[in-house]
Amino acid sequence: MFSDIQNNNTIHVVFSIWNLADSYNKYAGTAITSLLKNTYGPVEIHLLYDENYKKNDLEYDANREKYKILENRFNTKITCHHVEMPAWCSTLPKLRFFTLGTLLRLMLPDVLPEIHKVIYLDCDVIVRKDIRELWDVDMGKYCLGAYLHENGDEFNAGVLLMDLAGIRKRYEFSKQTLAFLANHPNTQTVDQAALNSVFKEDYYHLDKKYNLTTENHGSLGPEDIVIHFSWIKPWKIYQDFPGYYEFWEYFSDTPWCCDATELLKEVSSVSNFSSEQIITDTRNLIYIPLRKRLNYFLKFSQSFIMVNVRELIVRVFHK
Ligand SMILES: [Mn+2]
Repeated sequence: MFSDIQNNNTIHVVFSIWNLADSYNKYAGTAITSLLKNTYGPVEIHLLYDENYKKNDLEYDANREKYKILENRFNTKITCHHVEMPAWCSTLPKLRFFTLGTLLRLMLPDVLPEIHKVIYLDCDVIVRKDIRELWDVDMGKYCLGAYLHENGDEFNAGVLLMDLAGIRKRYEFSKQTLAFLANHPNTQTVDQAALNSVFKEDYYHLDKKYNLTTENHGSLGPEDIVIHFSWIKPWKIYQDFPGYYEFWEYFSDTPWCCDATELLKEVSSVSNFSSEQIITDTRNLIYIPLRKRLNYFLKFSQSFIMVNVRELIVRVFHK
């Protein structure tokens, strides 16, 4: 019997989350918020966790509550999938730099057996325009779409358009990619190398506007849809790049940022801030494009100290 679980109008987007230090949920939350704010058709979000991230964890529950806020706000569905990886995967040497979470995408055709097509996104992205434009890309004969930088020798695996039905027919996706990793445990880019080795030239070349990686950040324009912080993470290092500000603006609009104190705490953990400078620099750097609104915010918050700060942020950003 043909399963009609995939309504053709619904865009399915997948993120994989490695949350050992309780950090990636908030970045995934930022990416999801940006995506849902800018996309107008129906979207369903799938979160891949490794199997050890237990459902009865307090932290899991706290994050789940925040995803529920997003579900209600954007009238969408956010489903968690706990993915079982072979035990040997966690011993791959490069996973000291990457995490097991990076491998979860390799299990996608099996984790979502009834879904025909997905967009896979890393958590270190923001989506600035309707993601349907990527969803509707006609890949012709190909069943995978990815971006290859002109100087690169591997396509980037952080944004993938995946015709899962086609992949299931033509590849033994998980088996082949995991076999590559078993045979090349020291490969630098782990899952990305595995995907490149399996697909070789058999993929559709996506335009860079769907995956504006760090090496292209200088060329950010209004047409760019997905900014990918592929190397320099905005939560680690300050960058003189408009996308950096956009990231924190979206973060401030997530349920992970309930008040201005949390925003300050997050921003001040960026490594090239010195401790004395934190407050001044945060105000100066984060809000350069938003200074007017920040001043308004400060004035407003001083006179209404007892008012819920979250409410203030919402009012300021949506003015
Ligand atoms: Mn990435």
